Amino acid sequence: MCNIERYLLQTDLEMDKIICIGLGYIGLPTATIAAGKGLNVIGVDINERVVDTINSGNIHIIEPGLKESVQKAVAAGNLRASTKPEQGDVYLIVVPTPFRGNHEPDITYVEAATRSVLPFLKKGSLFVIESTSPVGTTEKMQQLIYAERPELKGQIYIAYCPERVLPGNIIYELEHNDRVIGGIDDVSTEKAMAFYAKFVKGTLHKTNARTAEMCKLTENSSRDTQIAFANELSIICDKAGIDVWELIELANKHPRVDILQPGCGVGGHCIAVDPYFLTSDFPAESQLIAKSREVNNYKSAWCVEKIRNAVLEYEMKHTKKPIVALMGLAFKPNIDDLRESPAKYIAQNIMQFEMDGLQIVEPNIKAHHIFKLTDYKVAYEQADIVVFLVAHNEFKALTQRADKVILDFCGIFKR
Ligand code: SAJ
Repeated sequence: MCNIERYLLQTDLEMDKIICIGLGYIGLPTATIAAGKGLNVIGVDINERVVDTINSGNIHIIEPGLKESVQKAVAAGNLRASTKPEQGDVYLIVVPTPFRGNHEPDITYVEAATRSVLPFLKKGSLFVIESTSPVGTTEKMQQLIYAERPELKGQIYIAYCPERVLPGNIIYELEHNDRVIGGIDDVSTEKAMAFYAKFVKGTLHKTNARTAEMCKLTENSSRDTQIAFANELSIICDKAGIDVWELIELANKHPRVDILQPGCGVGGHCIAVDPYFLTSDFPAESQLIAKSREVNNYKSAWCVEKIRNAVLEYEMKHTKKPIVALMGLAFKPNIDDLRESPAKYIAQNIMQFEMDGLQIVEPNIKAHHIFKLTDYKVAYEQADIVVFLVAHNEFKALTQRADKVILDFCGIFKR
């Protein structure tokens, strides 16, 4: 079929029934927002408990505003969850892409999701991958679809469109952030643009599938590299006897310098993961990206070393063991998410030294199956050594105490 014929096909067809495969942190909010705009959305998840929870108007993840949107969409009949896909006009693949032990990306969930919708694809269907994916994944899925359903060659639209939302602000950002949309050909891009225009208010930017895949990896790798620079500075400053927070603030007065903040490492399921999608596929070319991952991982090991040394110094000086408070477990401030958290990694390492007086604090979590949690005010009061791992707002309200050894890895008391 020539391009003009395909374009006619594109404008003729409806895009009102959406099959969203994956109802996690991105899939569920996306399904809900599309349903909120009047589209008929079937959310699909392999987890029966998740499906039942959503169908009863509840949610299985923590995200401000999500529960209300789900309740409304389910009550209006625009959102239904199911363990099985069915026929629709648009298929969205929003499943995880973790990495294996050797930091190689694992696209088996994307493959399984693609296979699950294969029987339902028909002439004019739009198939979009949103999952963060290695460059070339959309083309791989195109080949998979055509190998299994050769009659669909040139008859369906295939595109890649990554999300770039910040956990905690997903509902707003999904609707208002700009999106990058890349099809396997121009008509696929146009078709996907027309679809996202139904519920995204941000500007939609056209490209091809490979560039869109690379764009997502670039955004998070760029941030990882910038944080690595700040973390490296913090280690240099520690040795040089310079306050890194003051230094960065002063350097940032330069009109073209904008250094990020050091911390106890980089965590979360995105920035600490996505750069490996590039280093794994382009090992010789991605030197700086690989080094940045190394620096950010090393920063956590360096913090463990600093805590150990502070404990030994205390023991020598006071001839008794100190009470140590580790303040924060989450991967970033003011959330309860511990995925890939450097603070959690540090706490687990320190626990191995079997310190009697170890107190672990995470004000955003009530109880944890590994860590026995202590109230942050109690721990701060009782501890001889206080280690700030995460810049939670609660900690910033504490008064600095001269009678305690304070290891401030995240700038709680920065001036
Ligand atoms: N961090 C620092 N110093 C800083 C900023 C962050 O050490 O100056 C650390 C945080 O403490 C945390 C990690 O980096 O451990 C990541 O936190 P983040 O807030 O930078 O990012 P995420 O992982 O919550 O969300 C990112 C966002 N990407 C970018 O900002 C480029 C978000 O827009 C993406 O949608 C998300 O990844 C994703 O899903 O990919």
